[in-house]
Amino acid sequence: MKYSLQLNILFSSLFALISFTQAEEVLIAEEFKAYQFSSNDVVGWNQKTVKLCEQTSFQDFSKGNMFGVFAKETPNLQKIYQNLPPHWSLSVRVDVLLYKSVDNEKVNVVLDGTTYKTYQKDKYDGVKICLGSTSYNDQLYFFQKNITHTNSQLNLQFTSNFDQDNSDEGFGIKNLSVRVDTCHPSCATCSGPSQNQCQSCPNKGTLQNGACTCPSMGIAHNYQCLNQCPQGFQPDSTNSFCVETFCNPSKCSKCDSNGQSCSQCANGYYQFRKGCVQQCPSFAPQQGQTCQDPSKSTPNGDYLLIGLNSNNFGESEIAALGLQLSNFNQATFGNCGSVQLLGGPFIGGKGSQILKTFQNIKPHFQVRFGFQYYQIDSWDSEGFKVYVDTNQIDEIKQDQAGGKDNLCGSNSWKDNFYSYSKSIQHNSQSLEIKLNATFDEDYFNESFGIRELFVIVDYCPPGCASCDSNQCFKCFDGYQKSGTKCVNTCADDEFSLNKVCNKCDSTCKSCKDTAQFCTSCNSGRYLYQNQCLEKCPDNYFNNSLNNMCSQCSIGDCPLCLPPGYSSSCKNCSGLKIISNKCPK
Ligand SMILES: *[C@@H]1O[C@H](CO)[C@@H](O)[C@H](O)[C@H]1NC(C)=O
Ligand SMILES: *[C@@H]1O[C@H](CO)[C@@H](O)[C@H](O)[C@H]1NC(C)=O
Ligand SMILES: *[C@@H]1O[C@H](CO)[C@@H](O)[C@H](O)[C@H]1NC(C)=O
Ligand SMILES: *[C@@H]1O[C@H](CO)[C@@H](O)[C@H](O)[C@H]1NC(C)=O
Ligand SMILES: *[C@@H]1O[C@H](CO)[C@@H](O)[C@H](O)[C@H]1NC(C)=O
Ligand SMILES: *[C@@H]1O[C@H](CO)[C@@H](O)[C@H](O)[C@H]1NC(C)=O
Ligand SMILES: [Ca+2]
Ligand SMILES: [Ca+2]
Repeated sequence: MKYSLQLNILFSSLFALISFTQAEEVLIAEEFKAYQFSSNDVVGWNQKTVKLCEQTSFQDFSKGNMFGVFAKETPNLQKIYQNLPPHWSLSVRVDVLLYKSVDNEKVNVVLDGTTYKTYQKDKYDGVKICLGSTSYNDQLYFFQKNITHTNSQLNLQFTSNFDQDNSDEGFGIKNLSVRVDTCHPSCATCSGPSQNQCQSCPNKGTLQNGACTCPSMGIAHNYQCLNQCPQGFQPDSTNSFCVETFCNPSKCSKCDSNGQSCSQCANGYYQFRKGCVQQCPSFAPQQGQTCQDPSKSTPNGDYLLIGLNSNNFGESEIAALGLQLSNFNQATFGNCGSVQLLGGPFIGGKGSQILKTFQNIKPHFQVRFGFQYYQIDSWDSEGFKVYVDTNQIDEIKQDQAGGKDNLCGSNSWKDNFYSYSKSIQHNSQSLEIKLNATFDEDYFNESFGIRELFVIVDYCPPGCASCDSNQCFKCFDGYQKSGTKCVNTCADDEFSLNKVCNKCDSTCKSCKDTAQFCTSCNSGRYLYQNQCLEKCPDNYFNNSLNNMCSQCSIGDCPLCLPPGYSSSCKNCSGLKIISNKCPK
């Protein structure tokens, strides 16, 4: 089995978290997701039965396949997933269909011997999803369970107690995925994602206070001790494990010398933020080999949150984004056609709410956020209300005319997807963004999903404590306000008063405390008693070396030239000059 490793989460606040922990959500397996598949696609299970559904009402099952039907003959369906990478948490997400004349028999979902869910229905419960024409119904359930798990194998079982064979009743499964949250790459086993949560160490490493150290000269990478980091990785600041750089040659053809960013991506990759991605997010449209990053359209814009961009994010990424979800139907994520959604068909719907709160946001004047949302099935002038800091700022609505293709859910209604983004003036330290669904029918009639979520904050310029898009109103301590900006020190021709830089009088080159108190002069002016004069007073000469009035150096001489001139003293108040000096 090949693990598809990927960094699902790219964002500033969480990027810090991820690069600190170096642990990530890894998709272990994804099965029975195709609309059609055969027994040959069933790998590692103790059964191979595949059913072609007869009904045509639901896109996923309409003449599509499911793994099943399993009944009396197969009381124990199971697969053992082996060689899981070191991890501390595991999640299983699967759609379970109770088929036809199930009459209170039970289907249990069992992980490593523990039953986490039991499904049960009456033969008339549900709707016609897969079964052939009959007076009975099918019921679809969405299993999602997240457990603490460290073992390198998982035994996934579906046990049942049917008394008829699979032409009459039973269950089938679709859209199965297994994910783990991996350990820090320096551990062999762990209790959590951090570097100091190791429970055992890889080859010859030593464990101390939860952290593993490789033998001298060794460095940890991918749960092993190596002599050096492989290409595309470099030692972390403590020289104990390898971190991915932005210089992986398969993705980046030109990176900066310390690997902190890529300036030219390899073919098939597009520059986004500091690295290279295979596909630009929809809010950052591709242009040439770069994604047009909206955070860069303003001088101090940056992501506060960015996620749900991949096609296999799971519960771990949703949790890491800090999204609080309520009233989702059984699970929190699903698929619509080829994309992964938070919510999804039959899962996000009536009463669902998505809430995200942020605290301690640095001074800013604007917040921009957005996502893609999927209209699934019978929306009739419905969608969701968008709240910012408890104020409703928008209502997103679509109706059935907006449906374009049948992407997922029910075949009776066409579906569609849209980009939503909003820019709001905002400056408080905390921010709450909330989406409240406005549907009036249940999850099976109308549902929604979102993906590609971002929140960009337009921060005040450095040193500025309060601003709008044009100017700074107040600077932090240690900073002075200069025009529209905050600076450490005022410009040469400014003086600081009450932390504001003011222009000096135009005659001064620099000044202090007041505009008129010059401390140096521009050329053509000469400093005398903190004024910049055009002409120096008696007994001083225009010193153009430093633009100051310098004292005549020879005797009492009201009008002199700079010392060194052949006749320095030019006028002795009417008295006769003797040897370039004025008589005493
Ligand atoms: C399980 O849930 C916890 C808490 O929400 C989360 O931190 C973790 O990432 C989840 N694990 C998986 C594999 O989804
Ligand atoms: C199952 O996966 C298919 C293909 O990705 C998708 O169209 C369908 O909507 C999924 N079902 C659910 C309930 O997510
Ligand atoms: C939004 O939805 C939540 C959960 O359904 C509900 O408790 C809350 O009252 C709703 N908020 C508004 C403003 O409608
Ligand atoms: C769901 O749609 C069906 C078919 O249009 C309709 O009969 C039923 O009343 C709807 N359910 C709800 C809860 O509105
Ligand atoms: C000083 O400069 C002013 C203006 O250029 C000039 O009028 C004056 O004569 C100069 N004085 C001396 C002593 O050179
Ligand atoms: C020298 O000083 C006298 C009196 O102060 C003045 O009348 C005269 O014009 C001055 N001469 C020159 C060349 O500046
Ligand atoms: Ca549909
Ligand atoms: Ca409706």
